[in-house]
Amino acid sequence: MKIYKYLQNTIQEKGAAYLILLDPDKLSEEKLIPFVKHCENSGVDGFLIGGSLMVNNNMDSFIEMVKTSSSLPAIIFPGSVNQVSSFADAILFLSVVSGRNAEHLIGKHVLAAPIIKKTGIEPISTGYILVESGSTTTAVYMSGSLPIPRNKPEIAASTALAAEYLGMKLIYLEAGSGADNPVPNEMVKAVSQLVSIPVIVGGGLRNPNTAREKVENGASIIVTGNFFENEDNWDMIKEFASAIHIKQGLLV
Ligand code: 1GP
Repeated sequence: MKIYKYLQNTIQEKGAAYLILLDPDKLSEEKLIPFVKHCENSGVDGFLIGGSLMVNNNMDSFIEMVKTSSSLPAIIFPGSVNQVSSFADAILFLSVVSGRNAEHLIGKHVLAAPIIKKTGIEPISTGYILVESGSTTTAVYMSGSLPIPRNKPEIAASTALAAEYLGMKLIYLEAGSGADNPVPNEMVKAVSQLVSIPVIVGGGLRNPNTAREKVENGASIIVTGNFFENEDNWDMIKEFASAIHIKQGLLV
């Protein structure tokens, strides 16, 4: 099954999908396999793999290891063109629509498109919206663009709608990895009410209740990364999964 379809089905069935971001720079090879297995057993629906800045370029071997340890989809979340890998199932073909930096709107895409074609992996066109979240995040800095002010939900909503009209399949509301504050509920709500494509929310989510609030306000996919870099938090993956899978909770 195509990954976009898989995500749509998961959202339909569980109310929302839960993806965990794996950053090859931050997760050692010894921890990767037990972590990935633990995620799968805890109800996670898939992995995003990548990062805004990657120092070790070991995408191929890292993704291969993820795929051999789990049956969940591995979706590249690229910070640069050299993060494309044929070992993945799909790639978020991100365009930073909150910014006005042509390189991140279309420039890098021209370089990446023929490489993606060659690998045969599924590109999923995604309107990537950076949201102001406190101190400057790596994603904002690396994109060379201004994030949307967090108290301006109407700008985020209009941006998301424009992305949908341009044919994008997903909207990603991004506070940035390790953000001081997650994307505000009002913004998640304004965006989700206006667009008809799934809305991903990520960045700075550190507890299941906050994740749940994002889903209650219309988020279809939740991403966490940073929080599980500390092994002591691994036990909470299950709690995140059940908070996010809002429909499954209703069935119990
Ligand atoms: C970052 O949205 C993701 O791109 C996840 O953010 O690492 O803060 O969970 P965190």
